[in-house]
Amino acid sequence: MDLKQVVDDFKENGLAVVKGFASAEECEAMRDEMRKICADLKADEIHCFETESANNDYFMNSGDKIRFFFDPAAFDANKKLKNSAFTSLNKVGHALHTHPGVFHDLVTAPKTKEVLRAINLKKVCVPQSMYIFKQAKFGSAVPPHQDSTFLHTSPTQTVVGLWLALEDATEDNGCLWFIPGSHKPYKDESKREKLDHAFMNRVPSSDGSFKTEYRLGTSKEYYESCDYTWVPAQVRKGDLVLIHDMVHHKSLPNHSNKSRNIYAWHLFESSEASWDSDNWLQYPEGKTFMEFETQ
Ligand SMILES: O=C(O)CCC(=O)C(=O)O
Repeated sequence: MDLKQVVDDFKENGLAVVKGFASAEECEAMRDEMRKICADLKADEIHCFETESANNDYFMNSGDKIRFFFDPAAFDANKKLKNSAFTSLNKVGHALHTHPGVFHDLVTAPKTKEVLRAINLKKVCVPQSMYIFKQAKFGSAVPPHQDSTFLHTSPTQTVVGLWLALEDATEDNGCLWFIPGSHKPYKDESKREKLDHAFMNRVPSSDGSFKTEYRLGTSKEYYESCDYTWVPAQVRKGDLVLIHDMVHHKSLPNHSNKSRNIYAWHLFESSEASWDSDNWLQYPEGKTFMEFETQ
């Protein structure tokens, strides 16, 4: 793999694409595995993502489990699924990578470690992974965010997202969008004071390193304050997208006839940083995250 351009793009833009990272067969094996998981789904696992998402136990305790979050539009007036689970789900998370099989194998594969080494990660912990379906016709939007707002480490912020396209992702079926360079410190510091939304900001120190701090603002203020533009990250099936924890990204609804399945996982450099105790995702007492060296 020639990763020089990938490393340059990651540093400069906060998002980079490793083209052709997985074969079509590997992608199909993951989709097949998910079809099997869905086929075994019990009726009491069928929950609507919209009503189940915010701060509830099913979501908050899903860190070490495989749990199912459905798109609201998948239900009929009687709250029954209109179609199969595989064509109704919003996402499945957050511990697919800890179970033996294709998801685990990809997260720990030698080629994945090669990519991680290229961006200077030596020993990593993997707190979560998720399969996102972005269903044809009704796959919902993911609002603009920085992963660091939800997933953060101390004393430095070291989280990276890896996002594998299991199908082509285009502007039509809800590809990722991002603001190139938005992982760098704000350009207009005077607009940082408006309250109501926590963002993470990387602040340069005199020794050239960066420390992470929260800042408050409204997302509207933020997006108006920066002179960046949103850019679509259209990718092919098998491409791997690296997402810097500070880069602003989102995806739009899918109104097309084609689904946009992806598998994403987040990890952090565990030789230099620890998982913060106020992250939403905490493993139950006595359990730990998957951890491995990238060599
Ligand atoms: O796949 C998407 O639509 C959004 C994924 C995302 O925001 C992430 O993996 O951090």
